[in-house]
Amino acid sequence: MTIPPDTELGAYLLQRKVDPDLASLVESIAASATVVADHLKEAAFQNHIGSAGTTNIQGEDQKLLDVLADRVFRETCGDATSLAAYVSEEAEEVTWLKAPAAGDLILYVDPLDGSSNLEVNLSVGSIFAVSQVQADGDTNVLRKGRDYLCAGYAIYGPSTLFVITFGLGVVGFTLDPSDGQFKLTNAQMRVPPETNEFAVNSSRQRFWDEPIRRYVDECLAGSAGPRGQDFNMRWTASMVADVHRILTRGGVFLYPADESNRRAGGKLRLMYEANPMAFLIEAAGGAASTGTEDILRIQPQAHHQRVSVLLGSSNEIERLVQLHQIHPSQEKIGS
Ligand code: AHM
Ligand code: MG
Repeated sequence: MTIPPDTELGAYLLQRKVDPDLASLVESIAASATVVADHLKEAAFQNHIGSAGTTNIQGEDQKLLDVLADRVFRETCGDATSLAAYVSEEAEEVTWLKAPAAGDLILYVDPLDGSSNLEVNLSVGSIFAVSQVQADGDTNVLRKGRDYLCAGYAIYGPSTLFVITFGLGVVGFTLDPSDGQFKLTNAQMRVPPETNEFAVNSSRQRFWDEPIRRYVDECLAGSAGPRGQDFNMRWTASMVADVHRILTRGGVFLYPADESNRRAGGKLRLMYEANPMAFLIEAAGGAASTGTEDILRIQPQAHHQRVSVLLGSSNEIERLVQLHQIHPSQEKIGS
């Protein structure tokens, strides 16, 4: 089905025949993103840039805007009648909005990812995913990424975009400042299998396991090395911006578990970062792995669990998985 450019998000959801309860929640998520985008624009005038003086469950410093964005999503999406549970990176506990019934929705959110970029006015984003309550009274929110109904993100950059997948194909909507509507601008976001661009925080090199070290060494060796081509490197320290680039022109994103973060499982969170992004990347033709396991197949053990994340162009992920088979890490990554 071809949906014309500039179609508004609500009309798109209708034309795609998305279940009305899910569509209504998706519209609430998009509305939350619009409010967060406004808060970001006004933050300097409202004294909202900087630390909230609190730490989240992960022991990380919370920015004022982290706290504000969490409140916006919680309140705006809390009105969606089908939403049973709100699971946020910023909150220790799951918020139950009603007694769960089979078919009710569960929302996972990282309300403001990459918030260390706020002070320097670089792109940040909100990441989300939705799954479903399996049976009346079932309070288990630990669903595999494979079971998601949809996932996506809002990116707050030169323009605000809302990118979403329901499992097949990824589409992007741009916020039109003239009427406050998200309009279809990226009808088919694809991750090409080949790339010559990688993203990794290479200041962590001394902690890396052999497979990651080998992979990056091969990329850096360029056309004179085993890969026979030159590679480019980009790292924004804002996962949404890095994934958006990969969904636009390909590439790979690596935040592996390493010697210094392995005890925690890695750096990025399975439920709020790894799974939603893996779901998007796979829906766009790419791949996502911990190095030893498909991210979307991991059975979560806790909602704040962290994991090793390698995602992007499928040929590169295949190479990384091969390297993990050749040089198995001493400890199982991502579990
Ligand atoms: P956050 O949820 O605390 O913002 O952390 C997640 C962010 C990602 O957006 C980004 O890829 C990564 O942390 C950057 O980490 P580093 O500062 O180690 O490069
Ligand atoms: Mg985050």
